[in-house]
Amino acid sequence: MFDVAVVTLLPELIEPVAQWGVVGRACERGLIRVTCVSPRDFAPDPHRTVDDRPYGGGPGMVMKYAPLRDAIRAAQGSQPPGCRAYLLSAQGRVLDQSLVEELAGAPGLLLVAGRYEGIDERVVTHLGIEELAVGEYVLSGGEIAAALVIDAVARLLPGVLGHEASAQQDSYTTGLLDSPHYTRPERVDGLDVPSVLLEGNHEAIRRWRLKQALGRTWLRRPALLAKRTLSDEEAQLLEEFKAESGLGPDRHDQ
Ligand code: 9D3
Repeated sequence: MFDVAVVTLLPELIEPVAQWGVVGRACERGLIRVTCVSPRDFAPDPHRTVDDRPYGGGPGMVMKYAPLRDAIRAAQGSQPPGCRAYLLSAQGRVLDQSLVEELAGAPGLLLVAGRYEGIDERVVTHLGIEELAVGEYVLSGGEIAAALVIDAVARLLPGVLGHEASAQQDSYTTGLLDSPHYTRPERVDGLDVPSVLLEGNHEAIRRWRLKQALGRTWLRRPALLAKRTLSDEEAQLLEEFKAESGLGPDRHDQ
């Protein structure tokens, strides 16, 4: 059982992730557990205050240290030993698939999602928590980011995906983008499925898919290709793709 604890003021944003789809099924089958702990339950005053004005002035409110500390300790108390803790934060290391794989190798995970303008820095400096970002854009809080981490990690856990091969075969594992998919009907709105997929020659299909994956990666994510060494077959298929496309890669990701 992989144990995820989320410290959050908005458990309603996390809970549906544990109820639906791949993660929902994994929860039902006892492969993963997602528990939310609210800092509000650890605020001692009658108003259950969890935020306060920033020292030094400035806009917005800051999440107070003590309710977060107590919520984090309570969450850690019901987790297996050796679980790492992460604060979802725009200032953190940006998540990628290799980090997702590392997280999925642990017995569980503690995620702290912040709201307001920020959280008291002493949570990071004194509670053994690392900061983790999910991309280069600005969110309004950490919950959607925490849900994203849970989704990405859950699908790598043993038994979670029905089709074990899918987790191994996807883009960021092979270092290539996926090839196109088609399903019935063969023709719709005058649009045909590529004939190679209908002809049942499995070797031809394998080479077509590999060529499409290489071509799309070259066009859309050339930096991914640069990180990867191509086999002789792959190099030849990519040359064919380039010759047929008459296009060049765009460089949005460089
Ligand atoms: C506009 C507010 N910013 C002032 C310069 C600071 C700020 C506060 C709170 C920016 C973002 C947030 C909320 N974001 C997250 O909690 C967050 C996040 C993100 O914004 N981007 C990428 N990854 C993450 S993980 C958590």
